[in-house]
Amino acid sequence: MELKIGVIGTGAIGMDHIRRITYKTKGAKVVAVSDINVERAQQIAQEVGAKFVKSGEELIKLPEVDAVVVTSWDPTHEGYVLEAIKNKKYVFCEKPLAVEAEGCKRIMDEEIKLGKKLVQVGYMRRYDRGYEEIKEMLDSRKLGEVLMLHCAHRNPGVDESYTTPMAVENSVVHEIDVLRWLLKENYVAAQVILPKRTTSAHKELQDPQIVILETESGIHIDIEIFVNCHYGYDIKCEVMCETGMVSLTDPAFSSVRTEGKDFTKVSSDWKDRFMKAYDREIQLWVDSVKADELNGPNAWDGYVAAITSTACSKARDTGERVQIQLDECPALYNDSLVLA
Ligand code: NAI
Ligand code: ISE
Repeated sequence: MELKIGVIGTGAIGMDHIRRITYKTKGAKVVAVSDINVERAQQIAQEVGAKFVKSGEELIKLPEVDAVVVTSWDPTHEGYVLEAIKNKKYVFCEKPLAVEAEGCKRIMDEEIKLGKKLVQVGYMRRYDRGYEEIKEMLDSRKLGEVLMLHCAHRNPGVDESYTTPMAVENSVVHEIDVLRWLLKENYVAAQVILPKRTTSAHKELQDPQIVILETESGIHIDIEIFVNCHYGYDIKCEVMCETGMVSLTDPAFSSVRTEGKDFTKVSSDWKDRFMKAYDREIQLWVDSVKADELNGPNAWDGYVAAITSTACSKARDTGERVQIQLDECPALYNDSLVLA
């Protein structure tokens, strides 16, 4: 039987997920869409044969909607996720789960009351082949203990709506999730260094930034976040261990040599770079909902990402090393670090 999905938010990634579910995902279809931008939502509804619904709340309540995908702006996520839980519907929510950790806690409280996980957060890097291979290598312990990670998150450019805090809350939050998943360790402290600004950033934006995280066992992670790098979308992750190093390669499939030069394609944006990861993420989410047992990034993972982002923001604003203190993990989420 097909899983009938309602999607709230028909912007960039909302459209992508709607088309992915419609044209690529097996065993699911989009039956309803909603957005405050009515025209865009109506257009995509017509394209995929779904119903346009005026409000997200109304969409969640529809009896024909089995599960919900939330792809609206960050501050609206918490409300829609809480509404989905209230209606006992599975919900896939794009990152961040909530803007602040308190919002993630409110979501966990509702799941705990229900005694069941209904929420998955869109941390798709866990489904990227490169990160998966790094994880297999680290899990095998062939390279000894992990000592340091050097990472970079580069976007070609951003518009005026992208702010200094978003470098962590909207972008580095992906590293915060995937590196914790790779290492199976939580973070204990954060620092942020503000290097020389690029002249390409709009005047309110500090770009680039360098985030430094420390984990429970003392691993140091540096993450360069540079969202006006011009040349493409570039994600780097190099894990230095005691007897070797494992890193992401650039996922280009061919290169061209001509006129004494070697040209290799660099991804243009996140859609292109992580396309296969999004496809797998959504297919596995659909399968797990149908099996009535989620196994992807959950509300606890969303909470840890929020607490860590907040610590990074404080570190950036104060210039100090900020300690990261997590609440005790509720029993419902005890398996968080091993699943997915
Ligand atoms: P966008 O601005 O292109 O689209 C957001 C849409 O939400 C807009 O169409 C807007 O009208 C709609 N919207 C805003 N408030 C709403 C409300 N109350 N109810 C219904 N619709 C509402 O933004 P984009 O890039 O598509 O991002 C959407 C979300 O997805 C963000 O939370 C972002 O952090 C996340 N995202 C995740 C990515 C990933 O790699 N996992 C990549 C890009 C975005
Ligand atoms: C965007 O919102 C995403 O989630 C992308 O995956 C990320 O790489 C980009 O920096 C964000 O702005």
